[in-house]
Amino acid sequence: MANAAQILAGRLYGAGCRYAFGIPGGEVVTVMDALAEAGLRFELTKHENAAGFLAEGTYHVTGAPGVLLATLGPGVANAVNVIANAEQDRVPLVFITGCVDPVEAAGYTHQVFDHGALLAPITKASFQLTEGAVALQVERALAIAMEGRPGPVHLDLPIGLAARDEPDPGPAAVLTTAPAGPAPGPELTAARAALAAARRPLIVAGLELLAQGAEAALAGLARDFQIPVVTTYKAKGVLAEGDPLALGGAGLSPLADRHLMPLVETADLILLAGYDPIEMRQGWRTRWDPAATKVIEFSAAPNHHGMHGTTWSFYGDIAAGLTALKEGIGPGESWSNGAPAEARQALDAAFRADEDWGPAAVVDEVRRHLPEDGIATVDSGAHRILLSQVWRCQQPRTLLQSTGLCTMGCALPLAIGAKLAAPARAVVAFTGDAGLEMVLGELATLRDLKLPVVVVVFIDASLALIELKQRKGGLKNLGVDFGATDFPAVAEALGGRGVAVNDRAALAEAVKAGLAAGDRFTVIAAEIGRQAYDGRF
Ligand SMILES: Cc1ncc(C[n+]2csc(CCOP(=O)(O)OP(=O)(O)O)c2C)c(N)n1
Ligand SMILES: [Mg+2]
Repeated sequence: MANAAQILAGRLYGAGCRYAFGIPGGEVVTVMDALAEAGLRFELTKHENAAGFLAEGTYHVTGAPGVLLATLGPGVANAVNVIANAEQDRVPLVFITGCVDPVEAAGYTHQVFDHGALLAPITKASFQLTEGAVALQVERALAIAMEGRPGPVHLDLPIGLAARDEPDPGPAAVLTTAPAGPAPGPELTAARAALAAARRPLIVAGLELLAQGAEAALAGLARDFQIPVVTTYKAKGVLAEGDPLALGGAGLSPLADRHLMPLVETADLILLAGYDPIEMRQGWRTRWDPAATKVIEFSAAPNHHGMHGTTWSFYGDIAAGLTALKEGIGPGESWSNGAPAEARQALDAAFRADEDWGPAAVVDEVRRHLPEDGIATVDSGAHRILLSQVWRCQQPRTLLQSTGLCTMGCALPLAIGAKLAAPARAVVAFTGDAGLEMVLGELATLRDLKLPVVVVVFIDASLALIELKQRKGGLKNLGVDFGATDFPAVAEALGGRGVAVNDRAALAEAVKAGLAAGDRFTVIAAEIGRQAYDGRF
C-alpha cells in the first residue's frame, strides 16, 4: 500500500522529475517526505516564486517537468507570478500545494481560499486530488503539462488524503500522445509548391522548436534551401548564430525590427517554424498579409491568438512538418538581391559590442569567457533587450529568460536551477540592479547549494528601461531611481564572493575566477552608470 503523497511522488519520478523546490508548511510535510523517498531532491528557497524559477531551470536542462511545492494560503499566493510565467513562457511546471480537507474547508476559514480558482486563468489544469483517483489525476496533470504548448498544472492535495493509503492504482494509464506530422493532401502539396517557387523565403523560428526537439530539422531546412532565419529570443541558437543565415533574435527591440522588417515585408514566402508570438511586441502584429505573401506555419498547437494570419497552418509534430515540406523539391533561388546579408551587417553595426566600456562591452566580455555550451540567464529590463541582441548563441537553450511574461526576478533563480541540474556547465546570470534586489535572498540559496554561479549585475541605480520611457515621453523622473547598493558586500555577507568592476580587464578576471570558484557564488557589480542605454535598442 502507498499513501496518496507516495503515489504522487512515484508518478513524478516516473515522469523524469528529480528535483522539487519550494518552502514547506505543516500542510505539505508528508508530500516532502514522499518526494525524498521516491528519489526527488527537495531544495529550500527563500521565496516560492524563486523556487518556481529554479524548477524551470532544471526543466531547460533535463526536459522533465519542473516541480514546485508550496503550502496552503500564502504559499500559493506567493507563487502566482511564476505560475503565470510558466503559462506565458510555456514551461511544464507541476505546482503541488497542500489544502485542508474538503470537510474541514466547509466550516473553517484561517488561511483558506480556493486555490484552484485563484490559479484558473494561469494554469492549464488544476486538480484537487481525490481519494481513489490520485494516480490517474497525476497522470492526467503530467500529460496536460507536457502536451501541445507546455504549461503549468496545479495539484491540490488535502492534508488528510496525503497520509491516507490509496487503493493500488494498477498500471499507469499512459495518457501522453505523440504529435503527428501533416497529413499528405492538397494543403501540403500547395505549401510545398510555394516553397519550391519562392525566391525570397524567410524563416521565423520560435520556442516550440525547443520543446519538441526540432532544432536540427529547422537548421537542416534553412541550410538546404539557404533560407535566412530570424528567431524569437527564446529560440536563439536553434540555428547557430555564427551561421551566415542567422539574423539573430527579434521581439523587443525596435532598432532590430528596423533592419528585419524590410525582409519580412519583401519576402515572398514566410515559414513560421514553432513560432509562438507570445514573445513578440505589438510591432510584430499582422506584419504580413497572407493574401499577398505566402505564409506556411508549423506549430505545436492550433493558433487562435489573432497576432497574424497564415496561408497554410499545420499543427502537431513540427520536425515532421518541416521534413515533409521539402520532400521531392530542391532548393530554388534565395534572395538574389543579397538583402539578408545586408541586414545582418546592418544589425552588427547597430549592436556594436566593440566599445571600451558600457553595457554592450559587459555582454561581449562575458561571452568571450563562457564556453559555447555555457548557460546564460538574463532578467527583464534595458540590459536584457541589449543583451538579447548582442549575445550570440551557438547552441539552443543556452540563453534563458522570461519572454512571455517578461517578469523581473527570474534570472538568478533560473541560473541556480540550471546549474544544479548541469553542474559541469558554466552558468552566468545577468540581472539589473533592481531585479537583483527583488530576489537578493536567493543568494543565500546559492550559498546553501554551494554552486559557483556567476551573477553579473548591471549597476545603474535605476529602473533603466522605465526611466528611458519616462524621459522619451517627456515625463518627469519619478519612482525610477534608487540608491546604490554595495552588492559585493552583500554577496560576501551572504557567503559568496563579490567584486565591483568598471573596465573590461577586471571583468574578464572576475568572470574567470568566478567560474572556477569551486563551491562559492560570485557577484560581479558592473558599474555602467545611469542612462547607459540611450539609442542602443
Ligand atoms: C515583476 C515585474 N515588475 C515590474 C516590471 C516592469 N519592469 C520592466 S523592466 C523594469 C526595470 C528593471 O530595472 P533593473 O532590474 O535595474 O534593469 P534595467 O532596466 O535597469 O536594466 C521594470 C520595473 C516587470 N517586468 N516585472
Ligand atoms: Mg537598473
